Amino acid sequence: MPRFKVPAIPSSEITSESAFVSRRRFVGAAMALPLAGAAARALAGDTWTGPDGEALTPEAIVTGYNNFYEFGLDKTDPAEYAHEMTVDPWRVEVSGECARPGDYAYEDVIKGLTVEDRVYRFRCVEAWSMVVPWQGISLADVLARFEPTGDARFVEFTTLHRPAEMRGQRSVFSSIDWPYVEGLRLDEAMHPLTIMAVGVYGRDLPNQNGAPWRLVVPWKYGFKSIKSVVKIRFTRRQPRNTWNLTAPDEYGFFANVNPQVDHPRWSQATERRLPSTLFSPNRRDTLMFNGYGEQVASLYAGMDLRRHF
Ligand SMILES: Nc1nc2c(c(=O)[nH]1)N[C@H]1C(S)=C(S)[C@@H](COP(=O)(O)O)O[C@H]1N2
Ligand SMILES: [Mo]
Repeated sequence: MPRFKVPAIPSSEITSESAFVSRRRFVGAAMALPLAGAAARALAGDTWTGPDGEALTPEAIVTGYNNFYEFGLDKTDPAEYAHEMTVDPWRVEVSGECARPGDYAYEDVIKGLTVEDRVYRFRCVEAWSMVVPWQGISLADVLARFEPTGDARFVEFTTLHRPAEMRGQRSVFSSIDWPYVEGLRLDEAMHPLTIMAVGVYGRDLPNQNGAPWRLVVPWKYGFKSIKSVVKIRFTRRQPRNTWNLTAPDEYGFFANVNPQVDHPRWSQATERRLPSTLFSPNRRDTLMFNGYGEQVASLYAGMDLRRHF
């Protein structure tokens, strides 16, 4: 397969990995720890640390309990049906306010960019959360390649639309107007915490998690993290986003994790950290900006986050 492969784990024979994996390991948001070389980069799950030492969510849950409505409404549908999506070849169409629009091969878009380990808290608006070890590329690095103009204030992303391979796009039960779209303000998109994930748990991203690449914005609710992206468009005006179009009273454009602003159907004050069971719910307080406030609060200075939910 020509597309970028995240080295499988465990592997003792990775010699070229420093070409792909930065010698930085992010523990949560801010701390960058030096790696003691490729040999020491044991990718076993128990060597990753979540923010504040939180335990990682087991890989089987990260790749088995998903939202990807293109494959169905149940959390287990993506793992069951996403293999029906062809992810190679993959193309990315870039348009709008930039100097280098075009229809690119995915390999060319990511070529030469650094893949880093990013262990992030991930919180769904449905009030469950995980701690996930992604392998990702800084979105700022990707976007810079296309040279956004001074008129670019937002960036819009679009998911693959291919009903023949995505049974949820054929379903009469779906209330979503396909394709799935999402957007960020350009400063949010360029923030160093924002990544395009290409791997998880040291492997290529499984289809159910948004292969070959998907957005991850750790201070926003999960639905902002659009999967299987085929279009990037730089815009002057705020783009549409699927969940806002589907239920505008429930989902806004910004979707910053905020324990003080409840969703009409769910409190956002607490969350169930997976694994969570009836007898061991693993419930914890939700943190402002999902715990990344120190890094991102300034992006929203002066904004009323009750109105801009
Ligand atoms: N294209 C697309 N992207 C999507 C979704 C979707 O249905 N379609 N669901 C979103 C929601 S609601 C969540 S919580 C996350 C889930 O990501 P995960 O399955 O990797 O945990 O993906 C987001 N990205
Ligand atoms: Mo979600």
